[in-house]
Amino acid sequence: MNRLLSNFKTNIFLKWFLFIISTFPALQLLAQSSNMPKKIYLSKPLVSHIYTADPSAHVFDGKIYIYPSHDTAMGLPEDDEGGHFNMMDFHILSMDVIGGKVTDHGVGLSIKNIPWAKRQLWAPDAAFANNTYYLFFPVKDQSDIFRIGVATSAKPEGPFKAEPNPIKGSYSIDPAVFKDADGSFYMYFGGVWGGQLQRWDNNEYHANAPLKKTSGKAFEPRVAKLSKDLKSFDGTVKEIKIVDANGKEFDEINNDKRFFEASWMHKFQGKYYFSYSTGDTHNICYAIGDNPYGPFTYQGIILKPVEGWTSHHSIIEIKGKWYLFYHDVELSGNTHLRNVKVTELHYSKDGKIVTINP
Ligand code: FUB
Repeated sequence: MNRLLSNFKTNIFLKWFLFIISTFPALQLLAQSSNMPKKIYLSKPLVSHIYTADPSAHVFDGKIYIYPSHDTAMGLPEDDEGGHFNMMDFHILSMDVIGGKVTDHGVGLSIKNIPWAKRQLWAPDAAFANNTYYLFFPVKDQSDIFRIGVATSAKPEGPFKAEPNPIKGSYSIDPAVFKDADGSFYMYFGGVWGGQLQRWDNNEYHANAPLKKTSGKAFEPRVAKLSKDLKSFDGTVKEIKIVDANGKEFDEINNDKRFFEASWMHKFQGKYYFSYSTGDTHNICYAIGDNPYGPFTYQGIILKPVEGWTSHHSIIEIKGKWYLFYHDVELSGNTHLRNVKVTELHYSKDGKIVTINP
């Protein structure tokens, strides 16, 4: 009996001993995590009541308007074609000054009011002309092909009314509309993988083109001049060359510099600054040219990789200062639930943009 009791006590002791030992890694992890360096972000999210991404900012009537994508948790699996980005509407944001209160103007355009749209309302942009505000947006049509549409409103914050059909000859994603000094408007667009640019060659569609390229010349972004009413292309869509210092176009292998998606155009000291995301290497880079069609010579990185897979930006000048709008995933930690941010952008004396670490 005594032996039994002592065996029992030994067993209990052993079990406790093993249990305490087994908690060591957990205890160590706990201790480590409390000592772990906190993530430090350059800027804070502009809004936190909804998820927003791909911010295209503009100054209209002295006020800052931001046209972002509206991310929502749809529970869709992540894939290389961006199936997890299944956005349904746009909310337009505005603020009087950088750092001021941000107003969410509610739904400016919903997918259900775009007659030809099927799914995935991706990164938009906006413009003002003819006393009208224009919202440009990519969305998949009934055949699951990305096209670019346009909607109009009397007010910058909408609501916007979509045209019955996409812009004729448009394709792929991420429209960025730029107004030049002579009043002409140009649309820059394109994005590979989920953005389907790899399916377009010479403005012709090839449904079975492979999703990814591993060698050869990188895909080129596109530009088209817009008609006076900003509802169609004035002429054919052209390819844009981004070249290195020797005038050579980038190959796919140069994926830390080559174009992937997220075009933006701005002008500084008479030069055309074309900026874009390198996608799978997550840089926002820029290249400079002498006219809206390029070629553009690569200059460097504007924004180093943010937290989250995608990076998408816009650049504006207001009251003599320049700002970069961008997104990361500080609020959610999820690649498809992003939040827009803003930070000041600086040029060095030679017109180069000082690289920003987010
Ligand atoms: O928001 C969906 C897509 O993610 C955009 O069109 C890309 O630029 C990337 O940010």
